[in-house]
Amino acid sequence: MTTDLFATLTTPNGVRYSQPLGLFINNEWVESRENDRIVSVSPIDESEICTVHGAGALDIDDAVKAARQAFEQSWRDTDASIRGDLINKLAQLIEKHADTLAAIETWDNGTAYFSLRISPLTCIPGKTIQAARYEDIPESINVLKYYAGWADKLTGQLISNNPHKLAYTTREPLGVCGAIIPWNFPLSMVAYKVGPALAAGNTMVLKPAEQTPLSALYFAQLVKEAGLPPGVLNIVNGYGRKAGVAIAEHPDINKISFTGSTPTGREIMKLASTTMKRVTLETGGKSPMIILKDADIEQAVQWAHVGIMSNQGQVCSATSRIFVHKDIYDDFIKRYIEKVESAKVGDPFESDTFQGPQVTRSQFERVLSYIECGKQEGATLATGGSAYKNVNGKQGLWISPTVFTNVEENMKISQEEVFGPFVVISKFSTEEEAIQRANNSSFGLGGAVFTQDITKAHVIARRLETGTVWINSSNDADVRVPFGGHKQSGIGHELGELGILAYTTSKSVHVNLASKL
Ligand code: TXE
Repeated sequence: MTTDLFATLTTPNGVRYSQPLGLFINNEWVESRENDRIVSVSPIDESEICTVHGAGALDIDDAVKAARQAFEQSWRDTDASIRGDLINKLAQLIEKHADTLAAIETWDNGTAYFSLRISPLTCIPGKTIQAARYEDIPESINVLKYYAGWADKLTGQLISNNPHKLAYTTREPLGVCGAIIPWNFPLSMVAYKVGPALAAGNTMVLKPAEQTPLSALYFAQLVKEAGLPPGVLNIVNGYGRKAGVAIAEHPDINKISFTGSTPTGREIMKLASTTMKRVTLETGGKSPMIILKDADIEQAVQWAHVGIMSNQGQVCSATSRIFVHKDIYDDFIKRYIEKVESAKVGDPFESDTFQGPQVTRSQFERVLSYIECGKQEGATLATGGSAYKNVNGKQGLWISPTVFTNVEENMKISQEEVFGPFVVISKFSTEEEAIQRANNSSFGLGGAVFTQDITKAHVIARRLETGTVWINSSNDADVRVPFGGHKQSGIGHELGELGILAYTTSKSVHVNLASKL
């Protein structure tokens, strides 16, 4: 059944479900006032899945009005524990609908289906290397539960308490928050924004990426089922240049939280500056991994693989530049290539698939163009280097995992974010050289170091100009630990306590207890 607001769909692995297509405003599904439509295409075979509504400025304005009303009339003053309970309910509903959400995500985005379903329990200490990054649906649940717990734990400070004066601070929500998210982790990006914003008492207008709107729209119907009051969370799909811009410049939005490319982050900052909105930006990266000569090579090989090749290389903090000490370089390269070539590239619904297709044709072409660039720049193509043509006899948006070696610092492939299964490897002689080269980047998101020497590990961690450092691992995410970028990789943090403080402001109260001046 298809109406203009819902379609009954069956995913390639046989899950039949009702897909919302409209704009979710004030807990209702509505049509785009500007009659915009966006076709959602599966990267598996480039077939059309369905057509969803796209918001324009008028729709964004409706969503902001609903969010403002909800903020002022209910959510801001709802008991914090009740806010936490409602967010927990939302997390439970994701758990209940996990199979459907994972199937939608794989169909719309191309991420391996089975990797989306790994239990969060396997991701606590001792987690498998495969689970490090493959935990989208459980991660979304974790993030919501974590921030549900924070809702009633935000406190201020008592600063002065004497016979004449009392002074204290409180933590207050900012108001209506706008969120603009990318397509690489469609559902967990929703959770990253929604969890802390709502827990702190804000309301939100969230725009999914136009390339992957389906899981966020499915999630929206759970918002109503969980019992969140109308207007607290509005999810409106739309194009960046239209709906995204309308959010970034809307005068009644108090904060923007954005995850996406560095150029778009800059543009959003400019738009937000007119009304001095708070901004949290999580943008691009070209994260280095340094492998010292005393490293456990097998461990380094495993993490170096997961660190760049997982999620088709579409991870902002992917360790996409690897520096290996010259004494172990040849051994590392040999083992690494074997590892890369043994991972299955294929249909993301098959249980043994490690790497699915790139998310869109334009991303696929972007990665291929960097492959050509690497060849022209004179780096050595050690493996991969083309589209991957053998997935069930189809040539889709798959790319052979690509490794360039003997890469020079000044090459474009060393400096620019490729966002694909594409890694550059070079050798170094001294630790000082490795640190300098690792820091030779306009980005500063993540960095990894492999060594058995605990002192060296911490010294290098301290010197890397990045928001996160992994010692003997890569892309290990933990909801309790803040995540954010240095340099042009972003402003502010998500996750952890900093992640929720970013959705609050401090108010200072001075109380005169003296009877006279
Ligand atoms: O990103 P955009 P794109 C990087 C990665 C990728 C490149 C391009 O290198 O190859 O960016 O991807 C919305 N005002 N990352 O073009 O444009 C857009 O609708 C307001 C890294 O898809 O940043 C979408 O919702 N919003 C990254 C979101 O911004 C605008 C994840 C991201 O789109 C807008 C994704 C505008 N003017 C890409 N223009 C990461 N950090 O993880 C676009 N948008």
